[in-house]
Amino acid sequence: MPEPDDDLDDLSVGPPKTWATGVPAVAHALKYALGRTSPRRTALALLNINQDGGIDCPGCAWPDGDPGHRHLNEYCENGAKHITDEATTRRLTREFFARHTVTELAARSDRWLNQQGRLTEPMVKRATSDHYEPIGWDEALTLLADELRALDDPDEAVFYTSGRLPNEPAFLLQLFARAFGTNNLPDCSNLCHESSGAALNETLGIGKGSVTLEDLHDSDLVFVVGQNPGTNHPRMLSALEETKRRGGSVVAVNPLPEAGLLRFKHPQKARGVIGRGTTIADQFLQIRPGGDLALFQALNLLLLRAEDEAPGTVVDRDFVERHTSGFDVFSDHIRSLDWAHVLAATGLRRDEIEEVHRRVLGARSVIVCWAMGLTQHKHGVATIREVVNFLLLRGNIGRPGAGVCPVRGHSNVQGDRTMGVWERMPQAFLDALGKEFGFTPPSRHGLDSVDAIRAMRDGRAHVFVGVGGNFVRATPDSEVTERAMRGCRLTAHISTKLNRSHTVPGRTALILPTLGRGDRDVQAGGEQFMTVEDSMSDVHATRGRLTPAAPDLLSEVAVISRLARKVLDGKPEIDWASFEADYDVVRDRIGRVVPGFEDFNRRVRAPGGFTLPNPVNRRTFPTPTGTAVFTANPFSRLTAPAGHVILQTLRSHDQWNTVPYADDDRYRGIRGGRRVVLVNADDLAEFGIAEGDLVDLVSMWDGDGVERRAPGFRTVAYPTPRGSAAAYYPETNVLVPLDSVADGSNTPTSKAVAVRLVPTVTPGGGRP
Ligand SMILES: Nc1nc2c(c(=O)[nH]1)N[C@H]1C(S)=C(S)[C@@H](COP(=O)(O)OP(=O)(O)OC[C@H]3O[C@@H](n4cnc5c(=O)[nH]c(N)nc54)[C@H](O)[C@@H]3O)O[C@H]1N2
Ligand SMILES: Nc1nc2c(c(=O)[nH]1)N[C@H]1C(S)=C(S)[C@@H](COP(=O)(O)OP(=O)(O)OC[C@H]3O[C@@H](n4cnc5c(=O)[nH]c(N)nc54)[C@H](O)[C@@H]3O)O[C@H]1N2
Ligand SMILES: [Mo]
Repeated sequence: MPEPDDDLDDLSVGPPKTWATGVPAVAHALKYALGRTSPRRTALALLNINQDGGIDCPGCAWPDGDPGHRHLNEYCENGAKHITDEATTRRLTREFFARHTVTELAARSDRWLNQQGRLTEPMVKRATSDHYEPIGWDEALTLLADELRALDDPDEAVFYTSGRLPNEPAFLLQLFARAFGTNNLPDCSNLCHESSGAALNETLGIGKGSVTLEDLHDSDLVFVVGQNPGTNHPRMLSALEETKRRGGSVVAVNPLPEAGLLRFKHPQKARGVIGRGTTIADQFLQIRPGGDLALFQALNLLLLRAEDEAPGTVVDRDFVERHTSGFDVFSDHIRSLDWAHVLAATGLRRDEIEEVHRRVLGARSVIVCWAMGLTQHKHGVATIREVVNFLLLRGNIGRPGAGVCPVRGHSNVQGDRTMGVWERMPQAFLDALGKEFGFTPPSRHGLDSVDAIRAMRDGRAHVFVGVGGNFVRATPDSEVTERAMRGCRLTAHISTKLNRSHTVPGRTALILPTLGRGDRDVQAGGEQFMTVEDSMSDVHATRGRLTPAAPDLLSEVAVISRLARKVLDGKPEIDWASFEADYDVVRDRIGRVVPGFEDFNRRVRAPGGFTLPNPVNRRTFPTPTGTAVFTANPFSRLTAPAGHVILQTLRSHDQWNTVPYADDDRYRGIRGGRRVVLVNADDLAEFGIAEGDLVDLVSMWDGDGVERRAPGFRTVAYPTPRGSAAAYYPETNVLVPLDSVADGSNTPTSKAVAVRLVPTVTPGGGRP
């Protein structure tokens, strides 16, 4: 795939940083902002982020803290970049699309496409043309509605969402899809925390985290596993700093020595600005990729052995007896664990694991936080189930300072699920929805993201509608996915900015531009706000303040409601116009369908909103047995075939998912280039490749025998464990096989692709 704007010649590599966040971070964000928007828009946008009555930062799903205890600047460097990227004063007009063919745009980099500015009017690419041209809203929605109505079966349509979508449009989207007759509601969660949802649903009965910010502050011991908070959840570092101030400790588990995990300078406190900052991780376990299952099994074995030696002092027997099931099967299974396998899988020393064990014994309360380093592995679901075993053993669920903390990505990815955006919503939800709106929602499960690609590839789905996101770049196996999209009769994207998905059209393609989170949203019923749910189940309002990017933009609620009116034509009878006019009306209906949202409109107007109850915190487990479930998880480890390394695909500091903002990854010491692969120096030596050499990454997967290639990556010697490597997503998605997914969640194994490094051959035949 061509990336002509990614200029390797600017690349410079320095040592990785050992601290994160501080004055340079804030200065960096402002520099980024002022390059893209006016000082007034910057100030307006930034001062409103995460303030009560302001806009919820679209950067990530980390919670805000109580209204009385927020800093004036309650956002981070990366949230600031994210919001100013949306607030840009650059505009994409019809002249732009007249100047560039779609083919030409498809050859541009992700970064360049994003930099062209905000989309301003609906555009269509017709079957006979290689250009997008303007189209009126009514005509565009009629075109889309006609294609949907012409399908033989509603299941031939796919409605993708990204977790940016606030609750109100998310609820309407799933209502529309189900009234149309399909559960095909894949979302970015399928690519993200689906493994967490699957494991937590099965073991605790609810697929969400159980801890609050207060729990985190008060915990004795917090694990941060498979996560790079310095870049992806910077405000989490402030919470961990507070944990430490109150006497708790932190154990970080990661193949990479990520800057924020080691040391942290708080940008909004004098101490952070001038001092050395706080050492965050008391212990850092540099684990081999995929070794976490073995690590938690080893910790569980040590706990069981310690209980044998001093019965009644280690395992919380009262909790285990009253609230759990499956303990015996689990404990028999763990007792057969082989230490040699553990050490091989983790790459850790036994004394390191024993040191963690002693910390656990000394901690009255333990929290485990995790993100993509656990979920995007073949045995991701099993690993998270083992984390639950670990917490259950000592009763570290449902009491202060303890619990599970899957750290979510998109700002409303958790809320979208709560609103019913899921291809497999439970029947009780479907029944409540059907009762409220007078129809019978389909109960057959729909397609998730991976299955949607398969369906489009195989000609079983013909219309793709994306509400936000960048489907072709977020998903694996880019070449397969792009072919699948091009095979559609119609692709339509409701978007704020241009991205690669718009340049990979179906026979006909629509770009439907929408208001962003920061834009003021005025409807017939007056100025509107929307709501989101963060990683800790706090539901609160978000209200944009900026003049909309263009007069012709519709809100997501408006686009979905108008489309639904055209497609459904009054059957079932739903007053879509009333939703568009006043979002309170949508919230009233949500309150009657979604448990926990009773009296929604009143409660969400309270300062800070409200917190959804999590039954787990009352030690009530809504599983079929009514107990928390211990599980026996088969031991599993990752190994690369000879001559290969396990490649993880991750985020740089200067990108937001599929959208690179700049070519730097400051904390990892990389500047001016994204086509780099970080490899252990000893592996490079073994392969006879010098640092700085240009290589192609070639993946080969037993599952389908297909060779996949991402050409032209500069090697960087980096402290990643032997046998492992790292490179940025989405440039490397082409290497991830579509069918290589996590067992039990169907999430692509984006953190484990076996690749070999093949010296790049230039067109002239030689090595550059
Ligand atoms: N600035 C910024 N913020 C973001 C995003 C963004 O793109 N930019 N994206 C948002 C989204 S949607 C999400 S889901 C989150 C993602 O947040 P993260 O999960 O932090 O994101 P990744 O960059 O994928 O980093 C994965 C981390 O897991 C580690 N890791 C990889 N494999 C393993 C393993 O086998 N075991 C262990 N223990 N660790 C491993 C990697 O070294 C890396 O530190 O961030 C959200 N916030
Ligand atoms: N190889 C690999 N692949 C991965 C991952 C990985 O770690 N490695 N991570 C996965 C994860 S965790 C996730 S969450 C997915 C992310 O997948 P997505 O959520 O699909 O991707 P984003 O890059 O967040 O989408 C960016 C686009 O969203 C649109 N947008 C932004 N704001 C708004 C808005 O307010 N409204 C609307 N309608 N549109 C908006 C813009 O047009 C922008 O171009 O990627 C996944 N893919
Ligand atoms: Mo994500």
